[in-house]
Amino acid sequence: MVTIKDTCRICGQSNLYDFFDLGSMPPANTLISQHTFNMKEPEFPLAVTVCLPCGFMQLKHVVNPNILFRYYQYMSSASSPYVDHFRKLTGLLIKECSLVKGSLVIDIGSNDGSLLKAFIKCDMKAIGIDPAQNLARQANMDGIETICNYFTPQVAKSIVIKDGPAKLVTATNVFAHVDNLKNLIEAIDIVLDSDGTFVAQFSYLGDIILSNAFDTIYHEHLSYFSIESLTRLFAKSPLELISAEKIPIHGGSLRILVKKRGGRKNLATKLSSQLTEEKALRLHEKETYRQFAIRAQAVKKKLINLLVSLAKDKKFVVGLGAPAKGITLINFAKLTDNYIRFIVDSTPAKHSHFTPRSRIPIVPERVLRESPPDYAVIFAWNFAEEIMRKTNFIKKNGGKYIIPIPNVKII
Ligand code: JHZ
Repeated sequence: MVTIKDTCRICGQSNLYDFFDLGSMPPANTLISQHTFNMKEPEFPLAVTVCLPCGFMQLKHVVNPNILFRYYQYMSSASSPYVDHFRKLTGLLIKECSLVKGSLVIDIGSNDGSLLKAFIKCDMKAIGIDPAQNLARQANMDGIETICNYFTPQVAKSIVIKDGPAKLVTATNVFAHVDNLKNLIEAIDIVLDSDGTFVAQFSYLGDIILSNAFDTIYHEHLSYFSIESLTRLFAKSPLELISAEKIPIHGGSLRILVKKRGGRKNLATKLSSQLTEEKALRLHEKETYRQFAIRAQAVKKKLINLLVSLAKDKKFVVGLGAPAKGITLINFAKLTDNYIRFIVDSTPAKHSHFTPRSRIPIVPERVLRESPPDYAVIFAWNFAEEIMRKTNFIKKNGGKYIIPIPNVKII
C-alpha cells in the first residue's frame, strides 16, 4: 500500500535531506461516514524530504493512488472563487493557445468537470480523465465526457485514435499528485497536437515556504516544485517548458505552459530571470527547510495554546471549510471536537461526514447561521476573503476569525 521514495523524482540522486516528519496520518480526502465512525481508518507515514541541487521537495512515502483517488470527496465546483478562476482561465487559454470552435481540450484529473464546463460553453470539444468513480459518473451525467482512469500512454493513444490529437491539455492540481512523471509526460506528448499546449497549475514550493503553508503537505501531494526543478524535469523530456507564471490561487501556485520541442520559445528570457529571482528564496539550502519545519511546529503550538484557552473559557469555536489542508493541520495539531465543535463546508458530499481520525463533524453552511460562534477557524485560509464575506454575520454577532496560516492570527 505504501512505497518508499528514496531518490529524487527529478534527477534520481539519493542524497536527500529529511527535515520534517508530520507523523502517521489518515489520507486527507477520506472523510468518515456515520457508517464507519467506529472503525479505524488506515494511516500512512507523512514526511517530506528535499533534493537540494534541484530545489525540489517530495514526500518520502507514496501511498497507492487507488486508496487516495478512486473515491474522491473534494469537488472543484464547491468553491465559487475557484469556479470563477476556471472561467477566467478558459478565456485566457482560448486566446493564448489560439483555440477555435471544436478544438479538442483534455483535462487530466478533471474532477467534477468544472473547468471543462467552461470550455464546452465556448463550443470546444472536451474530454475529462479522472480516476474517481463518483466524480466521473457525476460528470458524465452532467454531459461532460469523462474517462474514469489515470492518464497513461495507453489512454492517450486511445483518445488520439478516437478523437484525434488535442490542441490543449490541462492539469490543474494534478501534476504534483503523480508519482511517475516520465510516464505522464510521455502520455501528454502522445495526445498533444504538434502545435498544442500543455498547461498545468500546482502549488509553488517558493510560496509554500514563504507563507508557511506546511498544511498543503498531505499524501496526495507527492511533489513540491520550484521553477528550477521544472526546468530540470522538462530538459530531459520530449516536451519543452515555455513559461512558469506565479499565480495567487491556492495560496500561491505556478502555471506552466509546455509545448512539443521545437515550438515557440518567446518566453525563454522570462524563465531565466525567474530562475535568478528564485535564487533569493534559497531553495537549495538546508537551513531554509529546517526553519520551515521549526515555523510549522510554532504554528501548531500557538494554535493548540489558543484553542485550549478558548475551551477553558467555554468559548464556542467552529471551523470554516474542511479542505484537505485543514485535515493535515487538525491531525498534526491533534485537534478534536473538544476544541472545534463542527466544521461548515460548501461541499454537499462532505456533509454528514467527520474529519478522519479527529472525528469533527462536517455540516452544511446554514448550520452556522443557526448557531453563530465566538470564534471560527478558517481552515480554507486560501479563500479567507470570500469566506469572511459570506459569513459576516459572525462579526456582527461579536464573533472573531482565527486564520492559522502563515501565523495564527485573530481577526
Ligand atoms: P481547497 C484541494 O485541496 C484538493 P484542498 C487537491 N488535492 C489539491 O491539490 C488542492 O485542492 C490544490 C470549502 N469552502 O480548494 C470547499 C467552503 O466551505 O482550499 C472545500 O472543501 N466555503 C486537488 O481541499 C474547501 O473549503 C467557501 O466559501 O485543501 C476548500 O478547499 C469556499 C470558497 C470553500 O483545497
